[in-house]
Amino acid sequence: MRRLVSVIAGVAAATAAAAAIAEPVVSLKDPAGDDNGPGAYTYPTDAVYKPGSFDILSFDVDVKGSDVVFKVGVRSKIEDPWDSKAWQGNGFSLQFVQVYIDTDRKDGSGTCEGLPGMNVRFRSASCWEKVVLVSPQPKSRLQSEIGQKAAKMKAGVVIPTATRVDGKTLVATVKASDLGGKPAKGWGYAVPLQSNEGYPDSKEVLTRKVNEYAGQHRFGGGSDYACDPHVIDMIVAPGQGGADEVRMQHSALKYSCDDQDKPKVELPMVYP
Ligand SMILES: [Ca+2]
Ligand SMILES: [Ca+2]
Ligand SMILES: [Ca+2]
Repeated sequence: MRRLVSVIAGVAAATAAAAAIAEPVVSLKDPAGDDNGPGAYTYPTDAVYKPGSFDILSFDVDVKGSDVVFKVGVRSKIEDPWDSKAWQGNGFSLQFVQVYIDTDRKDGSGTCEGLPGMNVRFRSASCWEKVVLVSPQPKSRLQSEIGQKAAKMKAGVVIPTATRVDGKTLVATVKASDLGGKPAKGWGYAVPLQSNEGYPDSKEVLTRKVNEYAGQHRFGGGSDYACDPHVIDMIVAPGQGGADEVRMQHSALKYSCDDQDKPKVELPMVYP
């Protein structure tokens, strides 16, 4: 009996330990050097925008107990040039990732527009149910921006319980219940990387514009109108980091300015 009790105790301890161990659900790669959106985008000219700051190399989703952890790795060390602690931020300044998730893969189900300021849409077969904001901004700022500028999308917006930096990786922890459950097989992800803009346009959620010409705090190589996707890098299928994915990204982000203020680019989802 005593032996049985100790075996049961051992099993319980092992189960508890397993609950705390991260279980990888998604692990994708992105090629280096494609931090130029559709191909011609350039970084702002200010020295804080160091080469590689917006070049995604990896995207991982892990389940840890009742939490889901999103990790976005970039090519250069993530710095905090604007001292985010002074504005109750998360230890970095420049990057802003929006992780769009299609949880049902049903035609016409979900929100088919990106958040204001991204200038992107999604195909009707892969509209999103949730978007996780991986941002240096404090929760209160994210909530007020969404409330003012994207109120109709509010139910789908997920603000992490914690966002931090680990070297070259952004790490955002979300409650699985806020996603409607733990990530399941069949979920799709779109992971556009942008730049956090603390003084955004009155209609845009904390995004930095891409203009025709780069400025001190403006990306260049795009359009001054809202026809160009404000996406510097993203992951495309199959998410293995191959050179063909550079070409596929450029093609996916190719835009036309025939109708200057109506964004037409449809971001593809990756279904790992
Ligand atoms: Ca990349
Ligand atoms: Ca959907
Ligand atoms: Ca890419």
